[in-house]
Amino acid sequence: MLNTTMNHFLKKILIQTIVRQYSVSKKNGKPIRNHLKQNSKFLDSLRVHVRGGAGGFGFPKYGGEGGKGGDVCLVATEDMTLKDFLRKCPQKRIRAEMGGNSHSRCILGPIGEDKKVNVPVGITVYDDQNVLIGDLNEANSELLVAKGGSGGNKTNGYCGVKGESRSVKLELKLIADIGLVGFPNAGKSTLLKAISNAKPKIASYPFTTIRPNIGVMLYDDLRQISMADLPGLVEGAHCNIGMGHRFLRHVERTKLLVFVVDITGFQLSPKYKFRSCLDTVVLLNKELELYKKELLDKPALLVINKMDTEGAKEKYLEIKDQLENLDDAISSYPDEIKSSKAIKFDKILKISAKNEPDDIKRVKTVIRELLDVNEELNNNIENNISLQNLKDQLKERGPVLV
Ligand SMILES: Nc1nc2c(ncn2[C@@H]2O[C@H](COP(=O)(O)OP(=O)(O)OP(=O)(O)O)[C@@H](O)[C@H]2O)c(=O)[nH]1
Ligand SMILES: [Mg+2]
Repeated sequence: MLNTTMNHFLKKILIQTIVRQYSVSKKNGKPIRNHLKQNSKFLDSLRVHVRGGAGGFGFPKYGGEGGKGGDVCLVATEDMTLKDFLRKCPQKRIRAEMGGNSHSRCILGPIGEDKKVNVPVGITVYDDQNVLIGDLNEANSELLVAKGGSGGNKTNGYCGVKGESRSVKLELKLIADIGLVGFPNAGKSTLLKAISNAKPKIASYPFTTIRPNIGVMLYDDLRQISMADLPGLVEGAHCNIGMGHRFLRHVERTKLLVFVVDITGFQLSPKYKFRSCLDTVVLLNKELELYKKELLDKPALLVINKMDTEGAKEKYLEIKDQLENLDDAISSYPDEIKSSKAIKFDKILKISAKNEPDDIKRVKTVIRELLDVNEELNNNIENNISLQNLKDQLKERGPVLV
């Protein structure tokens, strides 16, 4: 009897909770779509609390010093995700060991052990005030996030100092050579699937891709180039419309941006304005500028997709000149769309990602050429800087002609 009453009571609570959750999501608009719920599977930001160990007590009678508390360090580790981190550290609290106290038999207190925690490569760490603490871009690199307190000694009255204690934000920025940027439905995932080993979901509705995917392109000489596909950007992404700017951080570290646009244009829904292919390029330019204007200086390739559709060639001919002189084209747009600077595309390619394997080969070759040219340019710049440094040093140390 008691059992059935309990069961009935529990069932009632469960139903009430579900109804409440549903009405909350209804209040904020439509109920959450199932495929969007999957988004929670992708974790790219996490806040954790870190505390260095406290210093050990000193021993005033003999002038003994307490041991220093351990530091908390993050260590970049390959093949790891933030989810793995969370599995190992579900409390999201990291503490280093305290320093040992000073005794008559051990006058110098032992040093507290540092706590080294593995995090994925590509993490950027910020403090409470969103001030950058550091980046972990290379495997095995380390970052100190909370210092241990110094041991008790004469200067602090032989009381060990507390370790640094703060909350830090770990933000994962994927590390890929290339980032795909474009409106939803433009064919980014189709291109990624055709050009690399990735198997992204492809469908004819916007926002098919809801979390970043990385694919690796393999060349005949075994060179590998990685490409990241991001959820589509829409106008107003800076106001958090669509998937917002949240995912743009993942292209910050890429060496080349590949813009994929649909020659037939884009319309999110009948409620929204239709945007032509040129409009989408101008709007992408604006969204990138609003996110971080430095992104506009990155090497860029413009891929005009769906050239197999009806009237595509004519549409392209209409906008060809404007695409090649994007600065002028942008200046004719209204202020809210206009950006102060235009992207300089290194190359513009017309393709059909879905139906033309030869186009895919061409994209692959051009990507490689652009990466190589840019690498050489960067090397030359670095060499020139080091040559200039050498000359400056020689000037300082060399004999002075009178
Ligand atoms: N005709 C034609 N259709 C294409 C081409 N490339 C992609 N499509 C179609 O366009 C639709 C969208 O393709 P996706 O690759 O999912 O587009 P996406 O840019 O990844 O879209 P989101 O993930 O929503 O941002 C699918 O129905 C594709 O089959 C193409 O070259 N020609
Ligand atoms: Mg996609």
